[in-house]
Amino acid sequence: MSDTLFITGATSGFGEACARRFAEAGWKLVLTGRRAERLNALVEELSKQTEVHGLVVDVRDRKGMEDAIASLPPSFAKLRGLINNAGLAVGTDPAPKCSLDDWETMVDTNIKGLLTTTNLLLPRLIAHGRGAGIINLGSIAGNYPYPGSHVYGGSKAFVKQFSLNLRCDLQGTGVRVTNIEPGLCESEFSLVRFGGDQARYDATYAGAEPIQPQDIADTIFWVMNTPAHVNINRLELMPVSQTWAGFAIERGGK
Ligand code: NDP
Ligand code: 8X3
Repeated sequence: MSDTLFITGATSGFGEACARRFAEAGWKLVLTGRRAERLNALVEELSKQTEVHGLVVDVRDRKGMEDAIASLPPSFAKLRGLINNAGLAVGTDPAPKCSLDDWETMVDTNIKGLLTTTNLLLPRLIAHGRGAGIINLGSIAGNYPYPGSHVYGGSKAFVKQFSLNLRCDLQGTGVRVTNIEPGLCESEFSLVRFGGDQARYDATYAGAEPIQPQDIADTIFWVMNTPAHVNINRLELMPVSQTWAGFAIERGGK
């Protein structure tokens, strides 16, 4: 029987690339996202390769998530993998210029949405046991501070610590937990973050040879397929072109 994988946020970027990568290898898939048209098109396309079930649902909607997961056909009941991928950053303005609404959107999606999905699916992963795995999408923003990262980086630091703590509590179940921590990657993530500003998106990636969603999908596929006694705790990736800036020092300030 094929293994089943649940991916949140499969309508673009890493989630879509993972769906394609795992479908290619014959995994059964449960794919989620809010954009119904995109999700349905992907489900239809990948259904030619494997069994796929689409759930049009917002990870911030607890009742919607409960109902969607409860509606899964019995053949998708047992999960070998969960990729908690749905997430976003809103804006790059410094904290004093940000709206509380934007901050809450990031907390509700990146933290609360991930917690809802994890909590609802843990019993199914534990039922699978040895070899099962949860892969969370953290970020280098959860490891290093930079201007304009405030709540986004804070949310990803939460994801990192939650992933490590979850590992402790899953000891003895066979379920593995990994936090993937990418740096600069080319995806709609930046279009969302820049409010749809295509010129700023283009400038962000120009000449930088950023990581591509396919690179992340290949990495996640490898992590999920390491031997069942191996747990990759955290995995940080950057494009070769990206390193760290120095400390900022203001001189003659207030
Ligand atoms: P994309 O914007 O390409 O994809 C984000 C996905 O998340 C989409 O499928 C979107 O689907 C889904 N999503 C967003 N909000 C919700 C929601 N409320 N409910 C359900 N689905 C939602 O970005 P990436 O693929 O690049 O990002 C994926 C993850 O990786 C995110 O968690 C991001 O923080 C993280 N990451 C990204 C990096 C990058 O540079 N790109 C680097 C490090 C980490 P829809 O809109 O249809 O709901
Ligand atoms: C996204 C990577 O460097 O824009 O998580 O924060 S970065």
